Amino acid sequence: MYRQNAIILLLLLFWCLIIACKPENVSERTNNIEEISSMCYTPGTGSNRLDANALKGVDVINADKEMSTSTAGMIKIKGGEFSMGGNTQSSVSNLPGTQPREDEFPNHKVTVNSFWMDETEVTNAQFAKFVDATGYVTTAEKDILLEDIMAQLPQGSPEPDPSMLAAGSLVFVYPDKNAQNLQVNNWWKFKKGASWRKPQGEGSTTKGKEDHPAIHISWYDATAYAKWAGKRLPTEAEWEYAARGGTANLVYPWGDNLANDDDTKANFWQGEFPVTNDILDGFEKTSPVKSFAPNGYGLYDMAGNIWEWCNDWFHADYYQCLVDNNQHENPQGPVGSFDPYQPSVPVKVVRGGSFLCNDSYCSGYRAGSRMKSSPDTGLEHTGFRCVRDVKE
Ligand SMILES: [Ca+2]
Ligand SMILES: [Ca+2]
Repeated sequence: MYRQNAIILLLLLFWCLIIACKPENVSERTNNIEEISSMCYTPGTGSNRLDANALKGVDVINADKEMSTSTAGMIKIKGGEFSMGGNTQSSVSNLPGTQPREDEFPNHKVTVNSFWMDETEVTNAQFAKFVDATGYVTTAEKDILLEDIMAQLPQGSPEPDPSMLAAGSLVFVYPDKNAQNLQVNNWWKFKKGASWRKPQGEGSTTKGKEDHPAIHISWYDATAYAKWAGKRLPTEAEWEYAARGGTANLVYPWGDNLANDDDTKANFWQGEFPVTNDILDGFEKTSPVKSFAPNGYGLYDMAGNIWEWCNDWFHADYYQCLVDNNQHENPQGPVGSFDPYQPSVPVKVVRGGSFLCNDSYCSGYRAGSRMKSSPDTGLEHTGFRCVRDVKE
């Protein structure tokens, strides 16, 4: 239901925090903090903020027996304690993208249980197997009803262009480098027909990209796949613990060296974002999984390639809430979401950065970096991987 809303907001606000925007609606934020202060560690809540129709599409999915009993392609990660949150790169201060953002503080102790994690992002081949088995239709492949959209927008909002209600998704396009005021709507374009099957819109295909990550995946799509595979989406804490690969307090999964100093660490953006992509790492957009060295746990692409959905709602003040309430064991996410940059939109956590990130703009591949997106939003740089509990 929120996809159109999300599209509009994304055009205006997504990534906004990385450039210069100020958060809105401080009073709402304050009320929200009070509302959740005693509930920040309540698992399984917040479902009233999800779209009922989309959830029905997940509910009808049955777990595949073979997938559910297999740990092929997964890594067993031993649980433990770690410091979760932003790490400062003390040697570099002139690259804002390398510095932790406000929502990454306070850095705090967290323990997670042992879990299995997919060693790679879910690929097109894997997602195709799921779709073939279940007939699942992704969010991006469905048209949007105008009345549903208008019900979600503030009263008096103009109706969106009908072309934006057709099935499709947002695709990155290079903006005109001479354009005034380069903003996010200069490089995210709604492409009719774009979906995991047609990553760049009508006429495109995944042929030859079977080992690339599936993209244009909404949180609902990722959740449906996970259910079929007998898995689940990782919590934000599990994801960060896994991304750190056993290292402590380092900025990146590989250590503290800047990504820009070495183009072989991950698939990210070299050059001047968003106009000049030097492609020194060999990949303009997505790369085949396992194209870069794994981290200390043997996990691939935990930095870069595509953003990955987590199960948790995003709340800008969640870490503070955990600390205030002395909650640090296997956190399951806040009871509800709050993003001061788009306060009316429920948002889920995405992690790890993508082929569009670099140190000078958005180093989303920093281990502590947090990002968020509406659960019905798929984008050209968003996919997922799954985890499963370890049966002790
Ligand atoms: Ca690249
Ligand atoms: Ca990734």
